[in-house]
Amino acid sequence: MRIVLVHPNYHSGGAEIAGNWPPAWVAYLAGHLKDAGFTDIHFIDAMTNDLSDEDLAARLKELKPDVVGTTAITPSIYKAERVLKIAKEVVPDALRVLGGIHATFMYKQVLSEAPWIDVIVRGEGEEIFLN
Ligand code: B12
Repeated sequence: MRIVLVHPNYHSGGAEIAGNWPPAWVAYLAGHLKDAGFTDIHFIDAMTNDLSDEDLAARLKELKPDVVGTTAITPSIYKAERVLKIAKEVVPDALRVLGGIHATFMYKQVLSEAPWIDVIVRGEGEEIFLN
C-alpha cells in the first residue's frame, strides 16, 4: 500500500520570516504507520518546495498512491481541498483523506464544499489513520 502525504502550498507570510519548517503532522503519522509495517510512504512538501498545481499533479501521477492524505489549518483549507481535487483528477482510485485542526471542527462544511474528500480524520490521527 502506497501512502502519499502532501503539505499544501499555503503561505501565511508572517510566521515564515524564520524560514521553512518540517511539518510535524507528517512525522507523527508516518512514524506510527512505519511501526505498523507500512513503509511505502512518500511526502510531498508543496509548501516548502512551492509546487504549482501542475507540479503536484505530475508528482501524484508518477507515484500512483493508494491513499493521499493532506492537512489544513483554517487559512490553508482551500489549498488543502485543491490538493485532494487534483488527486481525484489524476489518481481517481486513491482514497482521499483530510486531517488537521480545521477539518476536525468544520467537517460538515468541508465535506459539503469539497465532496471529493472521502474521509476526514478528526483529532489526533495516528491510530485512526492506521486503522
Ligand atoms: C507549532 C505551530 C506552528 C509552527 C509550525 C512548526 C512546524 N514544524 O510545523 C509555526 C510557528 C511555523 C506556525 C505557523 C503558523 N500557525 Co501555527 N501552530 C503551531 C501549534 C502550536 C502546534 C501545531 C503542531 O505541529 N502540532 C503537532 C502536530 C503533530 O499536530 P497536528 O498538526 O494537529 O496533527 C495531528 C492531527 O491534527 C492529525 N492530522 C493533522 N493533519 C493530518 C492529515 C491526515 C491525513 C490525518 C489522517 C491526520 C492529520 O494527526 C496529527 C497527529 O495526531 C498549533 C496549536 C496546536 N496546539 O495545535 C498552532 C496553530 C496550528 N497555528 C495556527 C496559525 C493561525 C498559524 C499561522 C497561520 C500564523 C500566521 N498568521 O502566520 C502560521 C501558518 C503557517 C503555514 N504556512 O502553515 C492556528 C490555526 C488556527 C486554525 N483555526 O486553523 C493554531 C491552531 C494556533 C491557534 N490556536 O490559533 N505554527
